[in-house]
Amino acid sequence: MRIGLIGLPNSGKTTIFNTLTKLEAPVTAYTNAKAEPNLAVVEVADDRISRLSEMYRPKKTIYATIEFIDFVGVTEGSAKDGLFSGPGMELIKGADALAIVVRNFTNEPEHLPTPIDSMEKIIDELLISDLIIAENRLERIEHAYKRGKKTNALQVEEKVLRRIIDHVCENRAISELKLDREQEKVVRGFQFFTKKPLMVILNSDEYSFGRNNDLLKKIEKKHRVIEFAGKFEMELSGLNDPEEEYLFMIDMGIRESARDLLTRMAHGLVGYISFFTVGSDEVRAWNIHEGNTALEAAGAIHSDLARGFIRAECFTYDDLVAYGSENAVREKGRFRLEGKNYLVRDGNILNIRFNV
Ligand SMILES: Nc1nc2c(ncn2[C@@H]2O[C@H](COP(=O)(O)OP(=O)(O)OP(=O)(O)O)[C@@H](O)[C@H]2O)c(=O)[nH]1
Ligand SMILES: [Mg+2]
Repeated sequence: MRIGLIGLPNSGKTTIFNTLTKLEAPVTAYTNAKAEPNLAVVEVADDRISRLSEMYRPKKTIYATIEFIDFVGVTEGSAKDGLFSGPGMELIKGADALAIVVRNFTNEPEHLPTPIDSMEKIIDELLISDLIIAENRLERIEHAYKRGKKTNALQVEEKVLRRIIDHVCENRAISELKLDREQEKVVRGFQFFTKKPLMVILNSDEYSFGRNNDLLKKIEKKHRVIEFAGKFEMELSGLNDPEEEYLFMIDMGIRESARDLLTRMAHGLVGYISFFTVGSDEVRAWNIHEGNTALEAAGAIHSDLARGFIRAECFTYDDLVAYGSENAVREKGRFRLEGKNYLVRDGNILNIRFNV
């Protein structure tokens, strides 16, 4: 899973990126459009994997991962100016979800933060960028028609693009549009920004952190939101002493690390669930989409497993913990064999039987 951080210049994107990844990307007061994007892959903290690892004592323990991208700030006019088409933005376009970083701190008293306004500015830019993409494509389709290429596929595309354009012109995200399967397929290729699940990170200073309930409620009416004390949490994650970090967190009223909180929210938002594979060689977490079948889960591990799929042996993490061992799970009749259409649930432990 990949999450793109996006926000106005100096909203604290890189600060948040550093907090999430424990890296030390330079935090700057200037935006440079030629800058390289910051990219990092981090492990998803999952207590269940730690527990499974204690039980199976495998040679390798592999957590699911999540990738974060941090790029330059977006401002009013960025979409029109073509800032949305560089290689850094391409990475963000390929993200599974977007996190809009909104400044709720000030380093100069005369520049009070305007979080709602900033958030709306960013969303407007995303809408404009999508609109430009849709209009450009529509123009090309019309050219093709003129050259006598009025294929069925193009007509399907034209229809959906017109709907998208009308919808976006009403300031509404493409994700709100109800599309059928064929249209979904057409739309997926464009990687529209407002088609992606979106969450808001309110980046508050340490003085107001925890006391922004009214503001959070306002944002929550439209978007999923979490509050971080970006700079404070970045400094904490730089301590490299989990115990000290924990004490500071408690002191500040932070109940969960920024990374855990964001990961959990992103999983929910994107509709990801985790299943596990266990054994003496490896204990591992895998991410798939909610509603994926056993066959798709097999394919997530390796295409051979999907190709030669026979059955999935399946039990749950909760049963394993409740009964204490795989054998006990069997004795209780909670060990199942499932076919390829079985809908995998979060916390399933699977062993795919296959034959190629
Ligand atoms: N007081 C305070 N300052 C912060 C916070 N987060 C970031 N800053 C400061 O704001 C400035 C910009 O932070 P960055 O993280 O570089 O912001 P950015 O959004 O990545 O900026 P660009 O990449 O230039 O668009 C730096 O001086 C940070 O120290 C915060 O939570 N509180
Ligand atoms: Mg930055």
